[in-house]
Amino acid sequence: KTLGKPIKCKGAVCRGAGEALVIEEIEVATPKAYEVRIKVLCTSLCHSDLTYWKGLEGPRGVFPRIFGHEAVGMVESVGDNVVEVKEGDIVIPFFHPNCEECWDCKSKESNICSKFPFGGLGMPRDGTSRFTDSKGEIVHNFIKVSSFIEYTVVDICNLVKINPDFPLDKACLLSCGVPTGIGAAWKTAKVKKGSTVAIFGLGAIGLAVAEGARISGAAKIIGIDLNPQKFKLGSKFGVTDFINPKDCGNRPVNEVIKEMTDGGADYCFECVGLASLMNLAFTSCRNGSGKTIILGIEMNGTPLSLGCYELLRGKTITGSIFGGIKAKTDIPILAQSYIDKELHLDDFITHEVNFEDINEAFDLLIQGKSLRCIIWM
Ligand code: CXF
Ligand code: ZN
Repeated sequence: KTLGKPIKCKGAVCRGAGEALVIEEIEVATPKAYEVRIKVLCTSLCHSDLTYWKGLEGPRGVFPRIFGHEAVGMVESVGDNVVEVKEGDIVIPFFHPNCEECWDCKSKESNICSKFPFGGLGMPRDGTSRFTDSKGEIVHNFIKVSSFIEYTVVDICNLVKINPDFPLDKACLLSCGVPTGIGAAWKTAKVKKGSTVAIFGLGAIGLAVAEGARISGAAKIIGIDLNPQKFKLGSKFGVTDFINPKDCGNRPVNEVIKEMTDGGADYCFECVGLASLMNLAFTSCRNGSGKTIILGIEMNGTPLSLGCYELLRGKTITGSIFGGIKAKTDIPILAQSYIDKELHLDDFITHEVNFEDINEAFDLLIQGKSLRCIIWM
């Protein structure tokens, strides 16, 4: 009955930087060619929602807007030229496109789709939004997903179909943060069996790196965090050793790590977003072969400057977006790994709320109380 017509439904609209979301009636247009309209089943809050909610782009940010980019949904209808999914399919949307046709999508090495470069407002093909408010004004899209609404429209290059029996809350977790961390260990670093790993920052991303390193067979996984409670939490995700910089007295943390790893960690991951910590990670990895992977987005825009001798010592420093994950092929692999009881996802879910209470999910993440809060529609 909704097929071919706009849908009026409830959406959580953000009208200004840092303002509480307001549930409003939003009209969701029909999907255009290569687009899919999905009924969002559940969604969760990722730290990037917070970053943009604070008004990151330009002096005033981009508002009004519908945030949310971790979700799972059911296909309601499809636009022209969509053959990959049909009405009723269960799908995971993701912010990072995977067209599977461009040079990069076809290459084994890169996950940076060159047909739809990341960035820009609106839908990937025409840059417009599919949302209007009750006054007929445009409500902006957020990073190709916008899941804090009952129905959304997503490009086929930002969707993957999953097994309908897969638990929905766990499916939602496979949409952004968790694959980013796991992928950083699995795809970007290619963590080897028996190796040593140091993870700076044990939020959801850092813990997902630990989980990826654990599955890859790392022998020692050192978590570094200022919050002492993170050690117990980290141990659930494979963290074997913990350093609280506050407890190191005047000993530099990189010295402590070098001692614990007999010369430096094989892999260091920065999961906070501070240039100083990126440097600390780089100086904590092993001479000759150490790799440092930057996942954090520098929160003050500070550029990274490196000691050239560290590079001369044969270390590598790199970063990745979405953990180097190629969503269309890798998300189903992660889903299967969960089914096979290799990948642990359950402990990432610390809270659940109903859609009406979405602002509580914001409070929990801001206060550092949650890893992932599932928001049920
Ligand atoms: C981020 C990565 C950097 C740009 C915004 C989205 N990823 C997901 O949370
Ligand atoms: Zn995210």
